[in-house]
Amino acid sequence: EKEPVKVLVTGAAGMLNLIFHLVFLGQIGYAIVPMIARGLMLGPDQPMILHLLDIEQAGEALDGVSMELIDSAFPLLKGVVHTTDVVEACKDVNIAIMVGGIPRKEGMERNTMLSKNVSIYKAQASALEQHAAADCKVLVVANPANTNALILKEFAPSIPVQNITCLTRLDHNRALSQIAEKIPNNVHVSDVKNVIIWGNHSSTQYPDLNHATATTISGVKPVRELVDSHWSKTEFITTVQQRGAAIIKARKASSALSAASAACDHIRDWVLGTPKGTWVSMGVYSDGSYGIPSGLMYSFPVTCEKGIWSIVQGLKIDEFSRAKMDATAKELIEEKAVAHSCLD
Ligand code: NAX
Repeated sequence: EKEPVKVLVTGAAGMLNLIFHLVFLGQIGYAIVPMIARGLMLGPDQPMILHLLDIEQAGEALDGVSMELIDSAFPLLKGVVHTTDVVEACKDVNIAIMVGGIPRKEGMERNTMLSKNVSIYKAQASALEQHAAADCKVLVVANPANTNALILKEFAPSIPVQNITCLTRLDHNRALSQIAEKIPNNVHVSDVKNVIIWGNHSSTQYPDLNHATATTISGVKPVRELVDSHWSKTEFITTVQQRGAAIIKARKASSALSAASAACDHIRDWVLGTPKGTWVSMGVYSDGSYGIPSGLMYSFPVTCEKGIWSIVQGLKIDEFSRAKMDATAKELIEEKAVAHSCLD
């Protein structure tokens, strides 16, 4: 049997929802832990020990989650460490899923939300740097995801930059499913691949279907030939960009099970590799590819092999895409400046 992998999940209790008496409604942490324990993230033969972290006020709720995990008798789950101490939580972890944060409430300025979260990520960067396993892979889910990941990178200089990423896989999966819904004749979401989410996990993200393909009854076709080009430049983009808001409106709570599922997809592909001929979107540290300034955490198309991601190179970028890719980069540059100004 393989050695257990230690997986940290921050924000695992769901404190804020408890305050609003919506117990465990809309919780990414609560949704993701059973997925991980069932082997959906690391594969059916990989045992794990879960480390759950939340803030002190959520300590009791965290006890409850831990009890439920024990009660589920998951064969792969070899232990649960639940704590409100960040040092204990980070100890020797191989994978860190950073969901913990302060969400933006109605009426809260985006910059207020940003400043509260970047200080959390500055503190947690040091804990991870000092206590996590040397090979720890980090996925930041909490918003502003790209900028939180950038701050984590800057305040944990000894963690290799390869090992710090942020989640845009939910947007990627939303783009795949919008395309599958649009193509007639029963094209299933699993028949569509190679969409791209460029840039920030925010409403300026650019969902791009120019390089996507779909397997249809008459073979593999470029998605561009199967959908109306007006739709791909308008409604497709706005639907994906605004899907999170649509979920909040319908569910009165933000995306949780789809976000948890996307985070599992992200880690699984990163660790176990992307299927041949398929790429996925991940927020990673820009190396200047596609003219995106380095020093930003930007979502790119990537392939993964043996635990290493690489940005897909050589895709042709038209003028329409260029403008959208630059606009979302510009927003990230602005967020970075705001983050730095509130940490000074
Ligand atoms: P909740 O507010 O339900 O849960 C957040 C949890 O984090 C709470 O339990 C809270 O007590 C905890 N927390 C706060 N400060 C902490 C700290 N310093 N250390 C550890 N835990 C801390 O939010 P939820 O719906 O689960 O969403 C979590 C985050 O994911 C939010 O920032 C949200 O905006 C973000 N999202 C990101 C997505 C993405 O695709 N990247 C999509 C879904 C989601 O919107």
